[in-house]
Amino acid sequence: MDIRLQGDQIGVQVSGVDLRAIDDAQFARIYQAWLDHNVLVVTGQTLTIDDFLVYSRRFGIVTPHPSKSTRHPDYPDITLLGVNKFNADGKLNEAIYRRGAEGWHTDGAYDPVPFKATQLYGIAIPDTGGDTLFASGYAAYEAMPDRLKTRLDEALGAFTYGGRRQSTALLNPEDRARPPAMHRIVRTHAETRRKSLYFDPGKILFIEGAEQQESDDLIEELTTYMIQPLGQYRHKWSVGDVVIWDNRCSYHKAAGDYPPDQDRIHWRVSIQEFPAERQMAAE
Ligand SMILES: O=C(O)CCC(=O)C(=O)O
Ligand SMILES: [Fe+2]
Repeated sequence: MDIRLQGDQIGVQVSGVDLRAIDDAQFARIYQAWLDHNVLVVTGQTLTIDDFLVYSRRFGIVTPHPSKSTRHPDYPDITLLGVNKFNADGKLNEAIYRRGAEGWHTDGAYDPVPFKATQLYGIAIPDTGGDTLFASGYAAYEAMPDRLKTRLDEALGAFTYGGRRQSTALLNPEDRARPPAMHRIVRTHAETRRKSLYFDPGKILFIEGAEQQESDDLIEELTTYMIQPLGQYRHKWSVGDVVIWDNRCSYHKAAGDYPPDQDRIHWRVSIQEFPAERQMAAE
């Protein structure tokens, strides 16, 4: 098993391993590399859906995504990315084609139990384009001025799926009006105990306790600290890649730039923290 750092701070790649056959000691090395570098790539896998779920469940509790229309028909825990990209009239479905490409974000902040991780498995990859970009929430926090760190130290943000723009195209109508979830903006990671900026400009509605104007100004200011040059990694996909990112301390976005007539298909799972980690996060 070969473990290699990809970016300056985040992004680590593991090769020479069959994820169907790893033992606990090998998994512990993989898991630590992921905690240390936010985004973990394992190359060259040939997995069935069941294999992918078994491996994913080593990281936490796999949970169905609220977008019901993009769930796998037989496996609700699996979301299909890039499937049914064209409508019946032949027009490109932008919500599916550009999913994840509208801006830097963290997955699941709208949930009272937000996603610990998201994991993708590459099934079909276009010849050009279609990368996924990542950035470190630790680097964002470290770049913030002390004034902002102090102001937000205990602040809660209110998050919904569609945020201030109410972009809810992938949700069924009955799932569009859920109440906001409240989360600490300065987040101490349950496992690494490092502080990160837990933030998503597309999902945040307001910062609790701030006047509307101050809240909007803070959101705008935080957006400028999110993406730090040294805290980035860009993944160029190959079929058989398994990529997991830590939503507690990372942002990501899809490049959304591949030829629409080519397939770009992934299996995707959303993973919540184990109860013991949730307990640590609360302490
Ligand atoms: O398709 C991608 O590259 C990432 C899409 C995304 O944002 C996600 O799966 O959460
Ligand atoms: Fe995402």
